[in-house]
Amino acid sequence: MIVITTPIAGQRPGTSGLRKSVQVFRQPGYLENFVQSLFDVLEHHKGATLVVGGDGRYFNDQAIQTVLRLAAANGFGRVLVGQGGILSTPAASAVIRSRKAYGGIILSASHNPGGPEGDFGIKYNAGNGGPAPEALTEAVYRRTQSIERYLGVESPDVDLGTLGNTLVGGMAVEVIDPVATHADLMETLFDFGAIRRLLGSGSFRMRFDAMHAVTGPYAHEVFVKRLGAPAASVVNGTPLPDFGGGHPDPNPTYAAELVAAMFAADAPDFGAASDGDGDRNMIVGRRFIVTPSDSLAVLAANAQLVPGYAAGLKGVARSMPTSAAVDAVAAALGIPCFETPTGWKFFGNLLDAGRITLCGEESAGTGSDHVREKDGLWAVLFWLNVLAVRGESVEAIVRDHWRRFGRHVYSRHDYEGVDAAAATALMARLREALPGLPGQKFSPGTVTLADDFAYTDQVDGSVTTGQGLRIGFDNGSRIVFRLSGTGTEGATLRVYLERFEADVQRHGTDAQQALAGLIATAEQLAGIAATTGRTQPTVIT
Ligand code: VG1
Ligand code: CO
Repeated sequence: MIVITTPIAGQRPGTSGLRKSVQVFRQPGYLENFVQSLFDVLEHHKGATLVVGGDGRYFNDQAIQTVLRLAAANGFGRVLVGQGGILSTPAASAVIRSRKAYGGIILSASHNPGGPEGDFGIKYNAGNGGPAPEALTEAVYRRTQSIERYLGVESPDVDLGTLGNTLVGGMAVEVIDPVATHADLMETLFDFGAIRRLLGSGSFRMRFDAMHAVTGPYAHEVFVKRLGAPAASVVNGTPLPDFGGGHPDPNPTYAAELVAAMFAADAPDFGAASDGDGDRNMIVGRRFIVTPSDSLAVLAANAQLVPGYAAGLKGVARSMPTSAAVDAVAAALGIPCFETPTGWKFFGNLLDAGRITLCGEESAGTGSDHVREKDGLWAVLFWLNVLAVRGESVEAIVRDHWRRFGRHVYSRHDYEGVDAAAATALMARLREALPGLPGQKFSPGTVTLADDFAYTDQVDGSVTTGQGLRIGFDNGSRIVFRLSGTGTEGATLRVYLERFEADVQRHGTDAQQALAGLIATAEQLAGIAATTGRTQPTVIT
């Protein structure tokens, strides 16, 4: 039966989909607005297969039942849904690709906290397994403003706990194993034999912190079941609707438990964590945190050691605020390096066109052409494979990397939950000042570049503007100012700081000290304290 009800007006999606508080999402008709608008905009989806799953957070199960009823009424032929409503973002991408689905809906607010007081989110991935391109998300947003009805069927809730097939209003629903497709794909890329020997050697210990988010089942399957690591190697491995009250963002602030374990006297050799929806990764050696930008560069430089990449890399890409560490590796390898706006959707076209093999972001996202999303488990396995082959510590590998390529000292300062009007005013003032900056001298050097980053897609020619204010100095140092597109409260100002050190012997490892001049210059240029009332960032990564 078709239900016709008036949905409430939609809102503009951000960096990766629509993210709002649970309260907003629970308003009658809110979720339906987004989903129906999406289905209205899609073409030729009658009879097609849709993949649906989420990160297990509060409201995930209810939202999935709503999506199923709308999908049935809108003519989809089949929905593949992860058991328990679970599918990590990279696993959803892998399933879309392997089952040649039309697309997928992922219910996640990624690293944002969950629970009744937390956040919820929804994003659409296309048939290539990657985030919807901007043209599509814009069309969906426009549709949410004019939509007057949504379609649904009356049907009891599907039992998401049991694998198998059922029907919702005549549409086939298949509850699938959320882990198997992705784990099988990992086995095709990495030397599981070598990693198994490393983990079973008795002299190597790892600790993977799933932060009570979606990666727990994936980590148990891959590290424990398939690679033989002791079960205790996976901690916080049960997905909880409120992530155990934590903030599933794998960085030194929110993954403090992992960092403490890795800096303890009996620290394991290798530590890692992932975020709410399993697409981010944090890599920690014994008493040594790897900066995500460095991690991308190290993986690129060591890719020939890994079976899936032994044939060489076609090219690499990084988001604009990510450090140029990977650029140095690309130059040495003689392969192209692309600089894209923040957000995985911009890598999709380059991956589809075969222009790049690896890509990543400073926010702890790393991935390759095996799926069209960043992939936390994949990055951890890549590191384990490199560690197994090289037989050195994480710290030794990174220090060796710095000796070969120089060090791109890097940090991001986040000012979370600042007044939105103040943050917009700060950016507007800075944007106006940009044309006057080139040639001016500051303590980090003379400004050689000052612009608002715009990107022309190398494949389809589409142009994206307003992607962050970049100020570059003559010695390779750089400051970037950008407003987050994933927060749900006020605004988050991100300040990205980078300084190149060719001679790593000259400087200690403390990034904040090495960046002190840039930090002071950022304050001088932007007047962060005066505008936002904040004298310290909320999070430093
Ligand atoms: C943040 C990160 C960005 C990432 C995005 C989605 O966006 O900075 O690099 O792609 O989150 O990641 P923003 O607009 O808040 O800076 V995920 O793992 O939260 O979906
Ligand atoms: Co995420």
